[in-house]
Amino acid sequence: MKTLLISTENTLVCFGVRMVSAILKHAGHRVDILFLPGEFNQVETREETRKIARWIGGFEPDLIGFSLMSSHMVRTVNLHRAIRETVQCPIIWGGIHPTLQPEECLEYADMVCMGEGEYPMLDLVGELAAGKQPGNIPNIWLKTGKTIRRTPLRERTADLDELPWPDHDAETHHIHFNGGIGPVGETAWRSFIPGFMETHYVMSSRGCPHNCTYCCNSALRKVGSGPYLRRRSPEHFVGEMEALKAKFPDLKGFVFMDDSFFYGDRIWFETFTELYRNRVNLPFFCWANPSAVTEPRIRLLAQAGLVGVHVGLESGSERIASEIYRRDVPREQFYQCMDILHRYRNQIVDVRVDVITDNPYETPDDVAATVEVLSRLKKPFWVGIVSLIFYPQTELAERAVRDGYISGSDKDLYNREFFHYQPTLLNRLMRTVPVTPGTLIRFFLKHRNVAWGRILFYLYYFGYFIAVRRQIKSLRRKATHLFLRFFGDRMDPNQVVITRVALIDF
Ligand code: B12
Ligand code: SF4
Repeated sequence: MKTLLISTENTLVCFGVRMVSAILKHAGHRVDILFLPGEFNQVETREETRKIARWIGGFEPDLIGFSLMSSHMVRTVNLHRAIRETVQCPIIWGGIHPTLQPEECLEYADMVCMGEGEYPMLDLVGELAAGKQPGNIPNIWLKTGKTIRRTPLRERTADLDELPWPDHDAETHHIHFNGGIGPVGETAWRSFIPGFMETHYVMSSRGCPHNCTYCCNSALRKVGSGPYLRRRSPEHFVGEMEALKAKFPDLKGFVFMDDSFFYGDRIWFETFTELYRNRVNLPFFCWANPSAVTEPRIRLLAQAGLVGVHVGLESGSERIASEIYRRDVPREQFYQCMDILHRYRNQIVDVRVDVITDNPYETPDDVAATVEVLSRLKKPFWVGIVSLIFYPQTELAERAVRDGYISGSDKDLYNREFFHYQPTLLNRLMRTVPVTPGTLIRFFLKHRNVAWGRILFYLYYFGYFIAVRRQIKSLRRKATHLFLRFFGDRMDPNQVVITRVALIDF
């Protein structure tokens, strides 16, 4: 029995398929993964689609499993249709989008997996391998003709330590890369690392202690029962990184993709940092909700190698933050978090503040409030600006349907790019904050509604920020890359990270 898992995600991080693959292999099943990285709005050409479908046909799988997020829907549908013409085996879809929109996905797939897929897939593969017709597997919804069989949802895996580490076994991994399908070699791996250097992505937890309305956590916590927020033991988590470090000797660091890495008790952090320092000792990055950032925790993590933190401000308008996003982080607490990070700026060199824009609930004054808050932060820091997308089933999406901002079946969702925000004056002003003195930002803010104020800003934006500064940055980047190519290996890994991070430009 051969199972082929397919990921349409744009990176090779793909925790979902790697976890499903790991548990199946652990139980002795044969599993391969095909990575089809691509921008979600660049559907494969007809020739590419045929080539991929032919390869899959030649592989002769007994079960195919697609993993997808909402933005991969269009590409997945295209590939699914082509594969259907060459392969007769059952096709299951899993991942965040099928979990949130199962009925829609069942218009194409034979089955969808709701929520966490390790045990449902183990049952499914077991039944198929035994020659049975799967019917009543919890979490696996089936389509027969026009009827959908909705099976009950099982409890989430309470103890994450019982799961194996994600599968990184390159021998059974394939990738569509440079016009062909082949093994995931060194060059392919490097080409798809999100970010800027050889990092591996890992997660110590599942779920989030917060419940922001625009985030899929607000929908996911309703799928299945049992505790939502769970964390692996420090031993299990560090063990995975130690094994990855041994397997990929060029590794320069780790990115902890936990929704909010900072939550949890002191003992977990003390044990983790000690083990990490002794057994891994590489720089790492993580995400944090500002309400969880405290000086003792930052000190501990900085000693263990923390070099980058992304914190969410999302909106500087208290009305939007609390009434629309349910992010009840008092502004003072946000400033405090940024102050703490600033005190560690020599070690934590990549501080990024994430902000959501293009929100129809926001007035220009709300956006101006965000710019104002950013203008008062001590530099250096970066701003990550994302355009609000109403992901299906989130509380905010449901509210936006009720309020008439979007229709119930918002197909536009599949073609919208998270990072492409609207080119308004306020968004552009926000972008310049990290390299512009706060007083100048507030000057532009104050005069943004008069013609001369706008002219002055655009002169600054296109003249200095885009033209002059970009040229200087590009020259600096080339010189630094050249330097690192020749001397990087002789440098302290921490210093390499710091040098590379300095090249990031949002
Ligand atoms: C880590 C992460 C990433 C990582 C890695 C993604 C990955 N797939 O591994 C990176 C940084 C690459 C990433 C990128 C993006 N992400 Co992201 N990401 C996450 C995060 C924080 C955790 C996901 C995760 O790995 N969880 C752990 C694993 C084990 O769970 P899982 O992936 O859900 O997989 C389980 C099940 O879904 C199921 N399953 C998964 N696949 C399959 C397949 C089969 C066959 C079966 C049976 C089961 C199955 O079993 C798995 C094991 O239990 C979530 C937040 C969240 N709370 O989920 C956001 C999240 C998934 N991301 C999101 C978004 C929007 C993005 C981006 C589109 C944003 C952007 N433009 O940059 C990009 C996509 C890039 C691209 N173009 O492909 C949204 C998705 C919303 C949606 N409805 O699609 C989320 C939910 C955050 C949010 N806004 O709420 N992301
Ligand atoms: S803190 Fe982040 S991950 Fe957690 S619910 Fe809010 S947006 Fe989602």
